[in-house]
Amino acid sequence: MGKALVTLVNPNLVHPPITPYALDILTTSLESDGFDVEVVDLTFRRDDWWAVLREYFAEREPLLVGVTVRNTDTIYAQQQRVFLDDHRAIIAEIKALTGAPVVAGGVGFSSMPFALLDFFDIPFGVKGPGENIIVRLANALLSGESPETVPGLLLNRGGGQVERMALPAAVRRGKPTFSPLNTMTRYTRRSGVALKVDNLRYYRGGGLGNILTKNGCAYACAHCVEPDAKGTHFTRRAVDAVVDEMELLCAQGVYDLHTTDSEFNLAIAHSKAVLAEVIRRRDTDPASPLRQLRLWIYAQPTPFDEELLDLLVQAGCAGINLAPDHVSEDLLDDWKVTGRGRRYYSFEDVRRVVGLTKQYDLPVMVEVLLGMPGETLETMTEAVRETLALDVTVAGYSLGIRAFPYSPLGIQLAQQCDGRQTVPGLQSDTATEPIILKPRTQCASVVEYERQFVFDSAGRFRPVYYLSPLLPEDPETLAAPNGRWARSVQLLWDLVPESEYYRVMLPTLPGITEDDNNYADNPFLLKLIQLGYTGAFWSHWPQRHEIMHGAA
Ligand code: B12
Ligand code: SF4
Repeated sequence: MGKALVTLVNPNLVHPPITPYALDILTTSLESDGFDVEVVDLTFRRDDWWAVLREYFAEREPLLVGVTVRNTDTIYAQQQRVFLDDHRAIIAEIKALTGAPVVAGGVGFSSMPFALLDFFDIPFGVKGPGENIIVRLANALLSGESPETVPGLLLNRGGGQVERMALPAAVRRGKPTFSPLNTMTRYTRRSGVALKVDNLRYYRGGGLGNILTKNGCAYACAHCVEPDAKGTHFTRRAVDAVVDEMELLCAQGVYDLHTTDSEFNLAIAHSKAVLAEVIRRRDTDPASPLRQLRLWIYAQPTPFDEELLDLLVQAGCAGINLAPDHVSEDLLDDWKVTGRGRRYYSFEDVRRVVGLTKQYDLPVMVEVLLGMPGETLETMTEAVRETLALDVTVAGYSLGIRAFPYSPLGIQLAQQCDGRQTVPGLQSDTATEPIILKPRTQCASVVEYERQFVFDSAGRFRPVYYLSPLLPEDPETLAAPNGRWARSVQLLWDLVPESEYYRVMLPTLPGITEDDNNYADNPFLLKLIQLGYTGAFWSHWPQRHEIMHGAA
């Protein structure tokens, strides 16, 4: 019997299922502080989740309930599905079933935490890493101390007022003070244990496990929520802890691991140290479960050298998802930058990295994000031409970007609107009036500032997207707040020769194709899993027609 029970709930109803890694991390910290922890996972019971909650809470009265919110919505301009209603319904059911206070966290939650605390109508939230804050909160509740003593905790004061408790400086008088992150411990990963995250079940049901080597991102790409939501510097985990965890997962039969760092190769010395340790264990122990490892990484075009590639191959890397985002230097200048605003790669670097991977025959996917400010038919054409010329397994193109309250683009759009006018390119499929954003200074509260990126003034979901108005759309489309950039989607398809379709992922509109590159409830993915395929889904993309029609 531990000090008290903390219940962690996974409300993610999207399939294929993705292991709620965060809940293993929170469990590890809470258990090591002496709490009992139970995980109520609704992902595999998405058709009767309420029954699961009723059954569970009929027998338990926890001290605290934690809910992880991984995704707010699909962030996919051609299928703007919002998940927040489901999450609120689940949280409402929990509140009806237990008197325990609810705390929410997660990367999706952290992209608009003040607004979501208010929307979910719960007392507590955490923006960013939550493992140490939840332990502090649980202890405060247990001892009757005020939650206001918990550093970094978000407190809902009611009436749309949310406050964040101060986080002390990381170091005071040379001594480390409170850190929200646990970087030294091997997170406990389990399979087949009741009321814990079941890593093997997720692997069987989703084809991937996951591993974190470091948290946060020190870069500042215009479209990206991650530095704000995860942390603006790299916090490296202890190498042994990371590799122990990979070994543990492989020993449980979870062989394909996807990195969950924002980008694996940034802080490259640390990435190399992790890989070198995997290789050392593989080489010295013939029975090492790491010999079965297949590692899938997210990477930026630089820093990326031959040594990294060599280590990746030796460690069992199975594929690289590379994000050049575009080829036009002019577009990239204001977009793909470090925290100090400097560009860090050119398209030449992308060609070089792809060239290097050819020596090892390592599968590579390149991702291109079209529709950012300044995009025209010419830049789109150039981007497609240049990226198709790369000898990669898959080239993926998306069109349009979700604007978030704290992504540099979101902040800029709010400033340009200035609460007075809409900005050409602002779009939402559910908008019924022009989208006019207010900068933070014009909003009465942080809640109000964040809300406008996902709700309209009547409180209906209206996630805000941006698509370049310089693309050749009809004036009516550009003028309508819910205009669909359908012409650009079609033009994009036309730019790709049919002979290349097999290895290209393109945005889709109903009726264009049976191919869909959205991960959420994607029919091809669901079929892959049914057939027992594992690994990153893009690696099977070129064979999708054979697989779908039973020939592969
Ligand atoms: C890797 C990844 C993927 C991989 C996952 C592979 C795998 N097997 O894990 C793939 C490609 C499959 C994927 C798919 C999708 N993804 Co994704 N993904 C990521 C990425 C890079 C890592 C996620 C992760 O596991 N992080 C590591 C964990 C440990 O961190 P964490 O969850 O944030 O948890 C910490 C804190 O948030 C906090 N915390 C978390 N929960 C809780 C709960 C409580 C109570 C508390 C107190 C604290 C707390 O503490 C934790 C420990 O420090 C993130 C971006 C990022 N850097 O996190 C995007 C990200 C989460 N994905 C995103 C999206 C949108 C998706 C898709 C919906 C895309 C789509 N349309 O198909 C799908 C979702 C599919 C699904 N079933 O859920 C968005 C979410 C944005 C948003 N606001 O909603 C992100 C942020 C990317 C982005 N830049 O926009 N993804
Ligand atoms: S490198 Fe850029 S795109 Fe990648 S996580 Fe960091 S800020 Fe986001």
